[in-house]
Amino acid sequence: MLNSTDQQTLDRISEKIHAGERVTFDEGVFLDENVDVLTLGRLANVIRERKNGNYAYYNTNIHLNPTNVCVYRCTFCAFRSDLKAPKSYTFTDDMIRERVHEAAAAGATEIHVVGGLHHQKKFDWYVNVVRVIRETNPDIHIKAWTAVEINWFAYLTKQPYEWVLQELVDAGLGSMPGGGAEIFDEEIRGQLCEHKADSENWIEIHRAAHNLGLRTNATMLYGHIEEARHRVDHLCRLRELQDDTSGFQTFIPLAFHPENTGLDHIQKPSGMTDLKVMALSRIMLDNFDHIKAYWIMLGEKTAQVALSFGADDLDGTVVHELIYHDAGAETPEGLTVDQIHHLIREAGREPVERDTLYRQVIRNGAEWKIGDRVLAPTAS
Ligand code: V47
Ligand code: SF4
Repeated sequence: MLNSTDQQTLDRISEKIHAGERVTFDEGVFLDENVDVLTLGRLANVIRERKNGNYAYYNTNIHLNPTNVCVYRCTFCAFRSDLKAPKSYTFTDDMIRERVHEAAAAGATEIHVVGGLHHQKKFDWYVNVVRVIRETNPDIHIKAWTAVEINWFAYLTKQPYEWVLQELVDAGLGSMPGGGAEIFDEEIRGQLCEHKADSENWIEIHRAAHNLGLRTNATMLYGHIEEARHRVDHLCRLRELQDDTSGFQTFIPLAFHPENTGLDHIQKPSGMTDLKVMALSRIMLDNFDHIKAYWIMLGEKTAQVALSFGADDLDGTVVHELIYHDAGAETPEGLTVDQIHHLIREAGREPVERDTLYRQVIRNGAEWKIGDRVLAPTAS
């Protein structure tokens, strides 16, 4: 129960949300620290339905993590490997081609590519990954390389971000995923991933991508050592960049999975925390069209409930996921379209298959095309 002053604060924030007004940093921290998850969910759902009606989106995609060898040692990561460790692997061009053929056979419209930063690979190797995918299949959308990787490529080539991005676009890059954001707060970030791209680099790389016309996603890793003010600060920094560029498509809150990581003494966030962060994200990110409940990480059940707590997207069929499964995720590595439809319909929403750029996908047997139906949000 809130005391009367806090109740008045909540009433004021609630009025703002209903009126489509922006919630401030202080109000966000107040919501995170004081307000129960069901109330947050109801408020988030107002925005979710204003923007996306009853639709719940998904896509048909496949993951490719071309190498797990990584120069960095983020404390939360179970995926990375040392160069000579038995678990290390690096894809050859033939292995990449095989994955792309598998994607096409599964009807995937997108290939999602992220991996480690290999000690011995030059920038050309990463460009080649994109080129091989594009040459193998000219239709599939290539969503590849996080800002951390782009920052590494700029370091390797001593070239500006814009040059690196343009080279990748010329090879076939279609958009960028939202990974590597972790938590922007410098002190917390220093404890999670001291040496990799800092918050400012991350933001500037996404700004450069947006300026080149690339759409990108954004993420936040939560449920480890961060507190409410760090989460809200992270969301406010993303909101600021989106005000400038409008280049973000989707925000994906990523729940920390502790197994096999340097932070395995920390308990995995509970379902209530997952729903709270989902709702808070929807409330704070008033200029983002979409909030994704990444089912691989949340589990199918929480992802289903999240569709009423601010989320309007479940990500995809996701074949070959490694990052969360190395860190103990118990979800299957993939879901069929029928299973995704069932999850969404049971949650009382209407499933719509989208491509990476949120255009409707229409299927006729093994063939697919982009439809005319406009999936843009109904209001800002
Ligand atoms: O940057 C790594 C996170 C991210 C763990 O843009 C972990 O559509 C939890 O960004 N526990 C990569 N999280 C995944 C990612 C992503 C996923 C799905 C869709 C999109 C998109 C992007 O995964 C990393 C890091 O933040 N991560 N290890 C872990 N143990
Ligand atoms: Fe390397 Fe990425 Fe893992 Fe960090 S999160 S250790 S950058 S693979």
